[in-house]
Amino acid sequence: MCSTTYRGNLDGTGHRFAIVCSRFNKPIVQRLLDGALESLAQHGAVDITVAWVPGAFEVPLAAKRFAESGEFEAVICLGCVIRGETAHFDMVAQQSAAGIMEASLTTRLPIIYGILTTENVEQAERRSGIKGKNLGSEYAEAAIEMVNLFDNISSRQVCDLKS
Ligand code: INI
Repeated sequence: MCSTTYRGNLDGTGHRFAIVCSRFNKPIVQRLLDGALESLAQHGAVDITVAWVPGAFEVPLAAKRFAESGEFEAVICLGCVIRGETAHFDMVAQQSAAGIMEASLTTRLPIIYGILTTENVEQAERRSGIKGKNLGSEYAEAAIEMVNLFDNISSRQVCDLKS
């Protein structure tokens, strides 16, 4: 029997990332972006490109554009959809998530889903670090991990090999 395990570490040195930010609920998204940029820098990633789009609905298309450009190894999508603010919360939230997944699968690039979907502003504030942990940093780490995982799979750098 042969078992192979691949993992991605959190070394962002030399890797290229794009971040797509939704302007809707900008104060929240700006905080997610700040958290993501800080985390990327802490992990050694300095080559970062940022684009702003009107809302979460527009995020997938911009993410796909970045992914197809061949210039980036991962794309991080940041946004915030708050149920209390819209009757079409479910539509915007679902289509944004589905679009991001579609973009990731069709381009085969890690596209990280960092769109907060919350019941109210307080929840969004907590998740963007105003009262709790800034999830932007976790989304950045997810991107770095996936890039390194893919590199390791490509170069067949196995963490554990049992035979
Ligand atoms: N976009 C968001 O990113 N968050 C929201 O909470 C939101 N609300 O409440 O409607 C929102 N709507 C705009 C949408 O993403 C598009 O920009 C718009 O429909 C134009 O296509």
